[in-house]
Amino acid sequence: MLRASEQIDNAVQQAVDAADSAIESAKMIMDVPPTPVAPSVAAPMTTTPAPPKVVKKGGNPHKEGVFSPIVIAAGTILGEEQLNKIRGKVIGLHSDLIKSFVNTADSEFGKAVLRQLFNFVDTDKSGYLDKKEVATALNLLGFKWLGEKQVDGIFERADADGDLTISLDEFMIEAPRLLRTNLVKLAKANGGEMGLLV
Ligand SMILES: [Ca+2]
Repeated sequence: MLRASEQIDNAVQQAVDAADSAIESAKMIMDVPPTPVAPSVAAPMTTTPAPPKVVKKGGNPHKEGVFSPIVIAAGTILGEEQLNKIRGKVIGLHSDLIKSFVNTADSEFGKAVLRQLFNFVDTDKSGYLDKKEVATALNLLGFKWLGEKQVDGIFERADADGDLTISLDEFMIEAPRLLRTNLVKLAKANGGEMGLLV
């Protein structure tokens, strides 16, 4: 019988392994010609500093999405230290890698990850996201630069039919561009702290 702390350690290790495997999956996707994106949509990446090196681990059998660590974390009671360890792995993804991943949102893999993320954000399992669920998710993802006003704006833009909830269809349209912008920002903001996080 494992003690609670050991169970948490195991969960963290699984999440870290899943993140490693997600990095491998994302790299494989980068080999596929990306979906054409209008130039105006692409984020300017001219002055990107050298990203932290992603440490490879070989032979991981898991096939998980980039957000699996966050999903796993949500189902486990974690301390700040464990959460930072997981978050560190996620933000350790190279900025360009993240952008390439988000640009594959039209792929089956990208759609599966987005559906998984939607279900994670939909904490009351209503099938729709309310503003509180969206705000909580953005905070958990570490997008701390998004204030109440910005979250309101994101929600209103995503809520295309104006019924004050985000459906899966609305989410699939808004989430890729929101994630592209903010995950790259997160990677840049946290790149210098990687040594402390992992
Ligand atoms: Ca709606």
